[in-house]
Amino acid sequence: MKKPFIVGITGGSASGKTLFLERLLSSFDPGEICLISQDNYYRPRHQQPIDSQGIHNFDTPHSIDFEQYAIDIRKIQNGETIHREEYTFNNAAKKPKMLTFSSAPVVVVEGIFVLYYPELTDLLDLKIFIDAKDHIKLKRRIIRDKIERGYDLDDVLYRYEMHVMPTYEKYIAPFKNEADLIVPNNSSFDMALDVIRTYLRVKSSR
Ligand code: UZR
Ligand code: MG
Repeated sequence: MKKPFIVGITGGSASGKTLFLERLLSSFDPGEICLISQDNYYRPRHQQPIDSQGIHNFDTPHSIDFEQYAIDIRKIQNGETIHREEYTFNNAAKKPKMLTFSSAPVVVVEGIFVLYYPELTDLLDLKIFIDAKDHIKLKRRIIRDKIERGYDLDDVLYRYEMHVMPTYEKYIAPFKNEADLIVPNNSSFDMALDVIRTYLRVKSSR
């Protein structure tokens, strides 16, 4: 088997990474592409830094067990299968599933810090940055956090201003210029998705 081709996708919170990947993955068979999201590597809540107001800050690079993330990506790169418990965000009622990731010719690594850690960046063959205007990300985040992650509006606005934006400016935006491709996603990413899909189709044929 050829060595998997590893694609890293980053961008600010609610820039559209997950939606982009859902669309991308839907046009491949599961054996052709594998997605390992940084979301499943959040450290346990009690290990998350606490800010001056006593609120957990999930938006520092320390929030992520990047050592294990890099180990698992390397295993996948070597053709191994890995198991990892799903991360359920604020949803204590949800029983986490055990996720299985099997190696594939194309491996996608997604999350806000994948270009930040050299341990991760060094593994990437293609780096993509999904970019959206701040007010558009905030709008998406309010809707998403209420529906999917169970936060109320005050909580979303506080975190956005105090954690999400400072992190974006410090740990995410500076790496935009290190990406191979920047995909603007203020209204639609369809054309860029089509181009990337066509390229990865070639990479996914063994
Ligand atoms: P994306 N996050 C949560 O909301 N809850 C958690 O338990 C862990 C993480 C958020 C995190 C970050 N910050 O902004 C976002 N907060 O998930 C990253 N607050 O995910 O790239 O899909 O938006
Ligand atoms: Mg996401």
